[in-house]
Amino acid sequence: MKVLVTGPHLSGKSMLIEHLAKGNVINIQANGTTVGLDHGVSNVFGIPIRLFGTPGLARFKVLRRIISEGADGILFVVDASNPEGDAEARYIWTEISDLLPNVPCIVAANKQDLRVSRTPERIRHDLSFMVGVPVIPISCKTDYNLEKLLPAMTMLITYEWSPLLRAFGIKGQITFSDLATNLNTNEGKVRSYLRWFELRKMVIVDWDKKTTQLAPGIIKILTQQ
Ligand SMILES: Nc1nc2c(ncn2[C@@H]2O[C@H](COP(=O)(O)OP(=O)(O)OP(=O)(O)O)[C@@H](O)[C@H]2O)c(=O)[nH]1
Ligand SMILES: [Mg+2]
Repeated sequence: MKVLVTGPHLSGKSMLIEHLAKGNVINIQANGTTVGLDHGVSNVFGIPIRLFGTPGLARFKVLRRIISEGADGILFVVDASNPEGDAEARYIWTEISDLLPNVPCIVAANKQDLRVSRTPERIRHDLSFMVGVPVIPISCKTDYNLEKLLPAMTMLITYEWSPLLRAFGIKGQITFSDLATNLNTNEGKVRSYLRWFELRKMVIVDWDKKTTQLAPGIIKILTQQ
């Protein structure tokens, strides 16, 4: 799965990716500011999560557009200690929600270690334009709640696809033709779904035997519901 990490300038996007990917990251920065991208890989329930961080400076819009392409989820990082960044957050949110409409999103209200940090309730109020988006308070400095972010994101993404994924069944392998029957479609369409899910490591496919099954992590999420 590809998760976009975006949000206003200096909210902590690069530091978040660095912590989530346990330091195994590539970043393109100049004087501590991202001018290219951040990239790192994490893992949730055995599913690789490819994290792509954008620059936060308004003028790098073109990079945000390129980096956001094909993202399955959005982690929107804001600096909870800095209400003055909210106007910038609004600008970036307008841009990203236009690029990635209806993609599951979580707000990471960062810098909770600072005394002046706003609570999630306050952030929900101040960023009311992000209506309905869940807010998780975090600190990249103390690692507070960081372990919750990607499991929550993976669950949101999986739930988004659950009508399709449930057609696989959770009991083991299913043939392409049975899957086509369950989805009331043809095998050609099933193959295109499978390529999409396989790329994201959400399903395991045996292309010779024409059978498939859900990845164990996906079964875990679907049966938790
Ligand atoms: N106190 C505190 N400082 C933080 C936290 N997370 C990040 N910072 C600091 O905030 C500053 C910006 O962090 P970055 O990770 O570079 O922020 P960014 O969002 O990637 O910035 P741009 O790429 O320039 O948009 C740095 O000085 C970090 O040390 C946090 O949780 N608490
Ligand atoms: Mg950065």
